[in-house]
Amino acid sequence: MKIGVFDSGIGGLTVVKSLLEHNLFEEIIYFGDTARVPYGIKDKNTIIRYAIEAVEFFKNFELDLIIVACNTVSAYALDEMRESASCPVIGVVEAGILATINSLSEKDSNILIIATKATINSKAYELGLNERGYKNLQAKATGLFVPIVEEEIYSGEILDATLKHYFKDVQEPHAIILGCTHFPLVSESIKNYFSNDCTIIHSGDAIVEYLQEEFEFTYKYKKPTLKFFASENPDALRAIATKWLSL
Ligand code: DGN
Repeated sequence: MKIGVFDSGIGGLTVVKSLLEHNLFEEIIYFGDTARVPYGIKDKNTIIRYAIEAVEFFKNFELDLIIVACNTVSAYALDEMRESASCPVIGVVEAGILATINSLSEKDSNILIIATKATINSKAYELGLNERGYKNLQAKATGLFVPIVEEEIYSGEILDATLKHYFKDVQEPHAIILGCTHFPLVSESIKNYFSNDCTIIHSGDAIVEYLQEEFEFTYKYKKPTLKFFASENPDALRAIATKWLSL
């Protein structure tokens, strides 16, 4: 099976990492729209237009599936991508909601959703969880974690100050949805900020769980072939992928 993975930039590599741990695919084509990142502060129409352009790019490859490894795009543009693609398109928000439900038995658990401004404004996670009876939600736009991760800052003063800035008024959660694919790189610091041993929902692990529930995998590939493309400076993206994915 040959799949495409799309993100606004490098964050979707955290999803590729989870995919590689499970060897579900034969070939993974990654596209990061590095020339136009961040999407998280853009409006709905712009996000949809960029997402459709990504589908056009993937048409060069005869894919079996497109995974949208960007919560912002998953929150706004999945329907439009599905209309223009000739293969199934799945997104991390749908998967994240299911993973949250699978890991929390108590419906009154306090769930903290953190994501970009656009994802939070879409209310995609809140609506999906509300529909399934989970109402004790806190949602917070924490977009500064994106440039922090892009700067490869994974600990230290800047991160600590940002955690405090965002979380000082937040109630102790039972679970935290990392609603942005950049955030897993600072997930330990996010989790450790709180005294509860909270459950962390990670878009990459969620999509693997979703794939295993929704699709039938009869074969595991030993080592999938990986190809990385970017709308700007693909060498920089490949260098980060080599480092983050230990290639
Ligand atoms: N990685 C993207 C997401 O999951 O929403 C956000 C990065 C960005 O474009 N700001």
